[in-house]
Amino acid sequence: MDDWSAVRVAGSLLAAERSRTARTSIQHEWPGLSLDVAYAAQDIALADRRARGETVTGIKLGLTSRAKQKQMGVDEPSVAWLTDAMVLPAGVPVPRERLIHPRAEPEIAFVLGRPLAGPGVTAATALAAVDHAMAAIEIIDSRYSGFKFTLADAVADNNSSGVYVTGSVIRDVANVDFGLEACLLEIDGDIVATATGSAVLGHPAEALAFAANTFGARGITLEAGWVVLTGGMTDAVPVEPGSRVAAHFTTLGSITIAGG
Ligand code: 0L1
Ligand code: MG
Repeated sequence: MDDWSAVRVAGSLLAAERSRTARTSIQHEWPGLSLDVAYAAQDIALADRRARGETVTGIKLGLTSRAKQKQMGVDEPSVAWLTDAMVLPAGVPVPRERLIHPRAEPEIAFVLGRPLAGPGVTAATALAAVDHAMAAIEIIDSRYSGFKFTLADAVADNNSSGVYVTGSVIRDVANVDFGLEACLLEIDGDIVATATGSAVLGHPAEALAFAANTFGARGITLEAGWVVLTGGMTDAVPVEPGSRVAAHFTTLGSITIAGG
């Protein structure tokens, strides 16, 4: 029990990812897994991904809906890294051979036009740093059996990162009310969930401000060109083989992904 460390946490979760073998909660096995240790493990795993040639494409937020926070017994969201290996080009099916138990969630994505660093970032100043917005579907995948984890477990696991696809419609932020931007999530033509951007911390720009301030507290600046996945607008839905997941947005267009 005492020989756990941030390095071992990162190694265990990367090994689970590579072998597509889910494990049980690390925090239940090692109560020393605090949020600080979890973020350290996240950064160690990122260094490993970089050493394997991956580059950072942006960041993502998790646990941005009040319902999900309540379910997890937490009162704030979490942040994690995105790399180019997580980009799913449009039209490519979900790479099931790389994933354990993929789930899809529709998101509003921002692309930064200039660097953004906390502290003190507000939704308004965050939005002023955004170059454009796009629709996105994130395919999350947890390295924990049955998606059963604590907040620190999830943070150490890079917020259940899997792959993500962005839409082809590009919107100037001045022209969209992101709090009112609506989304219909469909599986095989059936609507399974609906939401607006207000499900994401009241407004997706609040999520971006939270991310800038959280990374800023760790001395990290969000860079121009980075994609920011602001958080699931609906619950994540399982992606079954042979299925088709579609997200239709009010002004950000539609994305359809084959389940693989
Ligand atoms: O992107 C996300 O919302 C994932 C958050 C991490 C926890 C989960 O798997 O729900
Ligand atoms: Mg997400």
